[in-house]
Amino acid sequence: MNIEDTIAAICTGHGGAISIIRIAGPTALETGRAAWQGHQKLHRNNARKMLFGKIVRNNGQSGDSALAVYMPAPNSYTGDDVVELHCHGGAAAAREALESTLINGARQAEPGEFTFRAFINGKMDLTQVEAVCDLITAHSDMALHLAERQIDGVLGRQVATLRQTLTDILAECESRLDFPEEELDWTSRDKTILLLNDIADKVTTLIQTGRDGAVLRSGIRVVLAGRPNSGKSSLLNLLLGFDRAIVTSLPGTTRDTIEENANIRGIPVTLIDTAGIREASNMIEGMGIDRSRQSIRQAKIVIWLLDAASAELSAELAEMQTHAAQKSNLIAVWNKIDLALADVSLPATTSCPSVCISVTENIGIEQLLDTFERVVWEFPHTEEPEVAINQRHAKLLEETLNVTPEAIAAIGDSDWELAAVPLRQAMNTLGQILGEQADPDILDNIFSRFCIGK
Ligand SMILES: Nc1nc2c(ncn2[C@@H]2O[C@H](COP(=O)(O)OP(=O)(O)OP(=O)(O)O)[C@@H](O)[C@H]2O)c(=O)[nH]1
Ligand SMILES: [Mg+2]
Repeated sequence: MNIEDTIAAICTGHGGAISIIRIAGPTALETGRAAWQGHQKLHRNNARKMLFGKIVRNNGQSGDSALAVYMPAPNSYTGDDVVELHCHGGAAAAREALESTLINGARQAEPGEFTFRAFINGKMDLTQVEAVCDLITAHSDMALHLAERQIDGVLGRQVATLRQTLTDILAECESRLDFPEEELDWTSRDKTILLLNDIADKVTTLIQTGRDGAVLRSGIRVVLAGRPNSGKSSLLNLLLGFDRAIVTSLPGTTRDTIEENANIRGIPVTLIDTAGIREASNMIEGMGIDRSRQSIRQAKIVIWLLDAASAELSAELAEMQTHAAQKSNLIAVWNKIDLALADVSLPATTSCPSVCISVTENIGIEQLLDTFERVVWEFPHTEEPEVAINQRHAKLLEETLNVTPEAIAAIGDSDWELAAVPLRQAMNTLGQILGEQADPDILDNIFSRFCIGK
């Protein structure tokens, strides 16, 4: 992407009351002045102030009323000179304003081009760029907060600090090589090894956050399964907060799988209600039950509903064992506890957590959600994760971790030349997380996920 010219795009989605056209680049001010006119001229003296005026149409006549604001470089999103035009919503008004910028010196921006410029201009490192994408696609408040922290540079700063320590250690190794005879004020070998071990620990801790990152970025598939009439669709509706699935007292009500996205305790989930599993009474039910089995196989978490009011409690459990015992993330839920006999003792589950609830009486739902949260997070979260890496970071952090023992061993042997090689490698991989010497293919991959106007 050329970063020398001036680009423009509609930055807002369809259907809003206002459309924003952003112009960025060295001649943004000239383009803005030609495409918009008000009582006050866009000028450095009124920078970052909203001015009222009108869009100038292609034929030179006044068009739609619009606000304009000038943000001089480097204090703008991209780090370039930026002008934004805020006109009425609706495709036609925005299109006319954009066209006016395009005939007055701007080029239509490509997807992600504003953020690309912000990256090239040093306004953001690559972790912050990735977080912009995470923020747009966030499906839960926790995912959103994680993206916001990453945009603020929380992850980038941690990586940059580790990289700086490695840079300092490498500089010392090189200095020892260059001045072997001189007694300079070097850090002791033991201290250097401690520093490297500390880096390895911190890298390991970061790698462990990858699981949280995967959950929050991609969400998890949670299937509601069990025998017919156990209350799967009732629970789906309760968790969603609206009547999505048909509920009746007839066993075999749900035939096809029903998928809905939801947000449970800040965790983005896809809930899947399924046909109750039993000996099918006809072909259509049989096909539905096949889909239930497939959903169980594909789901990350299976919530298996058992009927606490059943006359054959052990048979209920045995059914679960048959169909879902191989799942590592299984939660057994005894539903209809309101109908269970007062002195009933429910058979214990040994291989998975179990909870007693009543969907209709709203009993035990909080305990179910507590259990769900414990199953989702490997480590219990008392608060939201501060950082959580993605797959790209994980690969580079693993590479960093792999070379640290080599550096530690070489420093232990006072072989400074040998130590310099893995140290440089580790610095390089951490640098790539931040986007330094980033492979063009990696950048393409990241920016291809952006939309036009971002
Ligand atoms: N008393 C009582 N009834 C419940 C409870 N949960 C669900 N029901 C009732 O049980 C019946 C079946 O509920 P559904 O949610 O349709 O059950 P399902 O598992 O989806 O059934 P299928 O779709 O046929 O597999 C309905 O009449 C519900 O109102 C509960 O906790 N207590
Ligand atoms: Mg159902």
